[in-house]
Amino acid sequence: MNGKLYASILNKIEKEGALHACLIDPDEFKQSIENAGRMAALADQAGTDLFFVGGSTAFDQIYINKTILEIKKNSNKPVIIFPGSISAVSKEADAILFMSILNSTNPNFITGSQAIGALAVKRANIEAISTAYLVLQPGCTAAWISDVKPLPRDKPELTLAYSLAAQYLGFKFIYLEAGSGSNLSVPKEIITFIKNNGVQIPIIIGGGINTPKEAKEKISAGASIIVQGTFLEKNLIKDGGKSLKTIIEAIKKAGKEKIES
Ligand code: 1GP
Repeated sequence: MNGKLYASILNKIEKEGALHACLIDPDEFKQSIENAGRMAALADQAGTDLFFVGGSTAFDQIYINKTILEIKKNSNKPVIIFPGSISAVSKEADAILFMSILNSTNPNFITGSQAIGALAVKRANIEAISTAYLVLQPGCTAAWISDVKPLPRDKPELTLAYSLAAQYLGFKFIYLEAGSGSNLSVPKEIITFIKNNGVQIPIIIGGGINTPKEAKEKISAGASIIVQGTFLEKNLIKDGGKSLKTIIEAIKKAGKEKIES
């Protein structure tokens, strides 16, 4: 298995301190293919580093393939599957976040789907980046669909326990998820706490990030990648990428400060 894309992401994190990922949901009820392409072009111009493609309710493989191809027509940035289920695996992507939802209460989301999904990834011949996905309160649709016990926002030691377990199990990323469209994002205090207590693998943060200030705070606290989906669905086409550019500038500035400190 080649880990080329993961290595290049690590390299970019090392050089720039922080990255931005644009999440595009290939759900035909939410997102037309044309819109996905338009969003990709605008996010690319605004300076995003990566595209994540997926969502809790995106199940149609043909639609997912078409969405990825449309993104690739509009940008040369890497496209990584953010799987909502086994059917999200696509040979058109550059890689997949091969996720285990460690705080799910249902073994199907921890190892079951992964076993079946592994066969699909092998056939698709794409890079698998092993990722521990941890859902924090409120968790929204992701929590509901994946039977998680959302990690409490006021008990950082519980997120630390799962994050250290992820590290010792050999995961390459930890993805802390507050839930797509959440009105609360992952608290910066939790990120600082887990970084100060031995978590060294790169941390991805997603769910409810809407402002440059919030994005910057997560990076300064120790996150490496900020993911935005809902904010982009609402604003990207409307303002031509202006507000995203401001957010990415804040992320890059915080990343630079982190490297220099
Ligand atoms: C969802 O973390 C992502 O899984 C992004 O969340 O849609 O709230 O930006 P938002």
